[in-house]
Amino acid sequence: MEHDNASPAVTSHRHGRVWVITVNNPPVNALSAAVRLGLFAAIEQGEAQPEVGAVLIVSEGKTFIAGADIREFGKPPVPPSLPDVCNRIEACSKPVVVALQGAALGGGLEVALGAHYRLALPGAKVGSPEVDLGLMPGAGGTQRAPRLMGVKAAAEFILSGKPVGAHAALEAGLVDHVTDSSLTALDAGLAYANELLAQGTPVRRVRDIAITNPEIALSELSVLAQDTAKKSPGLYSPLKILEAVRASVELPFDEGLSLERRLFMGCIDSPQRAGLIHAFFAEREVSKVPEARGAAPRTVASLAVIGGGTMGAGIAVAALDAGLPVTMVERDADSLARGIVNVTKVYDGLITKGRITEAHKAATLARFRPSTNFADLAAADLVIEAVFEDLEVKKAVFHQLDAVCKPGAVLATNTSYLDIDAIAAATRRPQDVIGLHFFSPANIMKLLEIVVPSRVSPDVVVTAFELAKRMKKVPVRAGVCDGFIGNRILASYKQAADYMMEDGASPYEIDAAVRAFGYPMGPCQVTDLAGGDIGWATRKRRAATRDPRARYVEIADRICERGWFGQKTGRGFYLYPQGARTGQPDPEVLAMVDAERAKKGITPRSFTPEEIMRRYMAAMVNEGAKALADGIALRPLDIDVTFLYGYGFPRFRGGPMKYADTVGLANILADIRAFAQEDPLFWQPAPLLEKLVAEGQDFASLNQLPS
Ligand code: 3H9
Repeated sequence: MEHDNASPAVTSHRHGRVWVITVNNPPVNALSAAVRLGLFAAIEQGEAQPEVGAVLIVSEGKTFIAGADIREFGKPPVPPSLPDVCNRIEACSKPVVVALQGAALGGGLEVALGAHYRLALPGAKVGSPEVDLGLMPGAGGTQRAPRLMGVKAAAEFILSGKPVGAHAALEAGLVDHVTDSSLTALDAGLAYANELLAQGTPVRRVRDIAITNPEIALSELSVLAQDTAKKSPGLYSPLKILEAVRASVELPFDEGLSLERRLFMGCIDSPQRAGLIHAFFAEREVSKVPEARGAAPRTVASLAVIGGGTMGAGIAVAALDAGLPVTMVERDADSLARGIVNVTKVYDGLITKGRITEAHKAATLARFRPSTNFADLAAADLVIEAVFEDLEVKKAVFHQLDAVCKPGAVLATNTSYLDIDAIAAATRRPQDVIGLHFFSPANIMKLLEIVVPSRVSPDVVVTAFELAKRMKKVPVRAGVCDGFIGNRILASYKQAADYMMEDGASPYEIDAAVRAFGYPMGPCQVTDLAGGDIGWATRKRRAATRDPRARYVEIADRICERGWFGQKTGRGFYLYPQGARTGQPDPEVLAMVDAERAKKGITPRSFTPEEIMRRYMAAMVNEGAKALADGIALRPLDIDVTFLYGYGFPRFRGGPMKYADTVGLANILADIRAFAQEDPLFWQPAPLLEKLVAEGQDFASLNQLPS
């Protein structure tokens, strides 16, 4: 065996007649400059050796290659480029085989498509997830995949961003062979390469494969383009993907590659790419919290939920789905029966949709123990309270928990506003008490605010993060304040929206502007969906402590006073005739808004969608900066992730704080100062924002993330 190190990230050696190139760039074998250089050199070396009959590319670790090194985007490019590497692999005069284990994603799949023969281990996954990063395949993927899969299938595959398993990849034509043995990628690849050599199989380049049915393909692409424009309005890269795939039909291969490169560079330069890659890193970074240094999680082998309402049941389902045994405790038999129905109807819905079987439901519910006896909480490792949102009620529950739960059990509250320090003080074990703020529906929504009161022990915080991972949630660490990160900031920008409504923007104009910004729904639609009574109850609770100098808009109260709580009552800000889920503007609501304006002597003025969003976002960012300065959010990225996963903030903008950096903090501050002329109490600039602007810094400087 002859060894030759091309570079530390890529090594190569000859094994009989096969030149084995191994990529080793932990953690995910991303295609850094060193890997690209190493691959390029290793192919040349293998090709030059007369003893070598074929080349095999494999990787160390559980991932084949996760794609381009995302950390390099936005930095000056270092040659060779990935397209050059893939073209060099394809140009090799000796057959090149890849053996795929784990994920071959993005550029990793493109390396495989540059090779002549593709073998996959049964656990391999191939995909082009570039679209999720605001990108498109940029190393031949849009030209080679259509030649292997067919044009329409390739376009759909790349637009979806979803990886497929080895067998689906085989069926789609992306790989040639799936091993059915338990061989390693190296051994399976060697066997395959030697078999090809024994049969004298020649090189086979994807670029030489003709596109089938080009006429039909072009008309299918036109339909897809219309669909895509409708399904992902405002997104930059999906239409570029279609343009590049179209080139695979219309242009010679090399011209198609050049166009793909140009379109790819356009995506790289787009703010959407920056926003989506920020989101990618931010959602991984959120779990890096101070408590994780040094503390080990407590064991959670069983979980209990107190309360079987929408929230409690959703949490129970999330925990059951994570494989945990779950006890649900309710105060009486009727409430418990409702809780059981709330849990079982989730699984029944999944059966109706064909997502799970009766047997799956039965196996899951075998781990579900409903009870009306508090003593049944004694064995639980972690208890989540999801009862009525009232401090005294919650304190009483925690007092009881203290009496029945075993020592070391984690005691969590799902409160969305209340003072968790006060709740913890109702027990003799405040070190075990933490906030786990789920978002409704708790079995679906990804966000979990992990609210850290002052006396909690670090291992309880780490346990909460571990539980979030098991439940496939995105956890964000938050400090204790009214509303934590999300609802605190929400209160502020909803107030800005209320002021605009009273000053002249209709609820429908506000919603339309917010949707045009990229949200799936506007704030009034969200209120109607969640139930107007929820916010109304909070407003009534807070009435006594509201700053008497602060402007208060009563429009939503007037709507609630009529019993119009949104979709569930058929009427809210919108009309929902006969149970419709999409609302229609309601002239009566507009009349009520007018009446409120008249009552306060306000002459309505018009707002452009741009002004609506400037005010909405300025309020969000200003309150975000205050939450940061108060230590409620650890970093700007924690606010971004909260809004991406809990509040429908458009992902391509990266989150509110990333958006603020994109617009420029000085511009946001200038807006706030201008708005403060009308209402200096509400529009008080956050001192942190002023400081960053004075220092010429941005929020990213507080994140320490790759840009
Ligand atoms: C592309 O390929 C463009 C080309 O078409 C054209 C070019 C010309 N780069 O997710 P994990 C880091 S675009 C750099 O926790 P898992 C990640 O940040 C790319 N770093 O592991 C984390 O770092 P840390 C298309 C990357 O096992 C660590 O690796 N490819 C990259 O749960 C572990 O990651 C994609 O979009 C990268 N490409 O999941 C695939 N990927 O430890 C993106 C990951 O400091 N990656 N890191 O927090 C993934 O989907 C998952 O990472 C993967 C592993 C499924 C591979």
